[in-house]
This record gives sequence, structure tokens and C-alpha cells, in this order.
Amino acid sequence: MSRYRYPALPESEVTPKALFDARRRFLRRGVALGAAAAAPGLLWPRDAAAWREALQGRLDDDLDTRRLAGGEATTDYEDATSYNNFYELGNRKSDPEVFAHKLVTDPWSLTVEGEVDKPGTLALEDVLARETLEERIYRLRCVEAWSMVIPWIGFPLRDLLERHGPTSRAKYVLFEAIHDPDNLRGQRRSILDWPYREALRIDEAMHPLTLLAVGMYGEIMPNQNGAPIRLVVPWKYGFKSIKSVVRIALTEERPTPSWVAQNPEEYGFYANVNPHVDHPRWTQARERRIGERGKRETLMFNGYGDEVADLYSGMDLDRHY
Ligand SMILES: Nc1nc2c(c(=O)[nH]1)N[C@H]1C(S)=C(S)[C@@H](COP(=O)(O)O)O[C@H]1N2
Ligand SMILES: [Mo]
Repeated sequence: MSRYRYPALPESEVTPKALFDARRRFLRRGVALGAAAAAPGLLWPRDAAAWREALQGRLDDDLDTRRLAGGEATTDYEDATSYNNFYELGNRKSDPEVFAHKLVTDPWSLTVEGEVDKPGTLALEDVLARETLEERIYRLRCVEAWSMVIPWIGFPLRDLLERHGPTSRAKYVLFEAIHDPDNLRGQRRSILDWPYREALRIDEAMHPLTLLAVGMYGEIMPNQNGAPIRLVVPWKYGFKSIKSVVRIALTEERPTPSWVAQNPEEYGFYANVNPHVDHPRWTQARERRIGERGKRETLMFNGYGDEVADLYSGMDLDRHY
């Protein structure tokens, strides 16, 4: 990926893969590293540095890991943080890393509203204090026919939604990303109708594989990957996995995601990974795994069919792409 190598983050900001692996080995041997995990319910520190330290303390804890990428090797950290789609930070794959510092993540709050009994806006540290973090290794398949395998750290979206009590009218979940055109160069251009919006059907949102991620590779989420909190829906094309989420609204009507609004011929609401339905500009039968030579066959539902195919039984997936 040397073609995409741009000025790297300061060394203190990154954990090279080797260090990550070494720490994992330590953790497997049961050696406690870093600060102790913060107890749920603890009042989290409000200033950014203290918060980072507290979150890092929880990431250093021996989190449960679920390997859900069929034993496939994880993508190099360097590649996963330098080859990105994050249009708020620019169009090129290298832009998100180069302009990562423009994303202001402190303070950050998350609003949950709409069809819920208990709407509310919480500081991110208060959201996190309630949740149990875990590690999940998932494939990530972009609609542009490249893919990665990423070890995320986060918690099921379902846990958050249930705390707010979805009403019986909640049929869809809308997600909205940060809107900050003063700092985010991409938002000064009309690539999309900002802010970036995505949506899931409620059963997709409540599915145990659907994750809200706050870290990856044992680290706090790098800005270019969607800090401080992003969605990860591993059986759908990457554009559904919206980064830097500020608002979640449960709705009765189906929301229109940004990409669907921009080009409904190219992007569908469901966007399930499907090797049999081609995008007008890309065949979806095969994919390029970043860091590998050659191509891989794309798997139906990105390899998560056993878990999720039931969600779509009786639906014509050629039409509901
Ligand atoms: N807010 C926001 N979220 C976004 C995007 C974006 O441009 N803005 N790009 C999407 C696309 S197209 C992909 S493939 C994934 C890429 O995630 P990664 O850079 O962490 O691999 O993020 C998705 N989430
Ligand atoms: Mo993508």
C-alpha cells in the first residue's frame, strides 16, 4: 500500500501491529497492563486527556474476543488507517489520515430520540460507562470491491437502544454523523447532502452482530476510522457503517440514507453484500483484500449468512439491493 503512504501520525498516536500483538500476548498470559478498568457507573472524567486514559484503561482490560472472520488474518494496522473512505475529510483514500486532526471529537455527545420511551443526549463517556466493551474481528467489504479484516472494540447497538426503550412504532433506526463544515473540508463541497446519514431496519439494528465501535486494534478509534464512535454492520457494504455518529433516531417511516438520496440507481437501502448483484461500476463477484495479491471470491452477506439470512427470508434480494 506504499502508494498511499502519507505523513504518518506522530508515533505516540499509533500502536504498530507488532506492539498490538505483543500486548495481546501479554494479556493472554494474564498480565495486567495499564490502568484498571473503570467500574460501570463511575463518573467518567470530562477532560479529553483523562477520558482517553480511562478508555484506554478499559481497552487494556482483557476484553472478550470473538473471531468472526473465519480465521482470516487481520489487515495491517498501517493499511487500515491510511486507506479509508471518510468523505467529510476528503475524497481520496489518503485524505482521512492526512486531515484526521481536523475532526474535533471532544466534547462529544450522542442523542437518542424519536420512537423511544426515554430519549436523551448523553456525553460519550456516560454512554460508554454503561456498556461492556468487547473485541470483534469482522470482515469489512466496501462497495468499491476492496475489503479488510478489522479487530473492532465496541458494544452491541442493541444494548444502547434497549436502554432507551424503543416504542412499538419504532420500525427503523436513523444515524447521523457529525456536521462541522468549518473544520471538515469535505463538507464545504456538495459531494453529499450533509450530514452523512445512514439507516437500518429495526431488526437489523437489534441484530447481535451490529456493533457500535469505539476502538480497533486494541486502541481508541483513530479519527480517520470514525472516532469517537461509529457503526459496524459486517454483512453490509461499508458505506452503511457510518462514522462519527452524533444522533440516532428511531422512526416509523423509512429514512433515506445519504447515498441512496445521491444515487438510488447505484445504492440501495439494504446494501447487503451480494456477489450476484453487480454495482453499475463494479462487479461484486470478487474483491481485493487490502494487503493481498490477487482477488478473493466475495461471500454472500460477506460470510455472515448463517447469522443474518433469516432477516431477509421471502425478500427478492435482486430487487431489494
Ligand atoms: N461519516 C462517514 N461514515 C462513513 C463514510 C464516510 O464517508 N463518512 N464512508 C463509508 C465507507 S464508503 C466505508 S467503505 C467505510 C470505511 O471504513 P474504514 O475507513 O474504517 O475502513 O466507512 C463508511 N462510513
Ligand atoms: Mo465503501
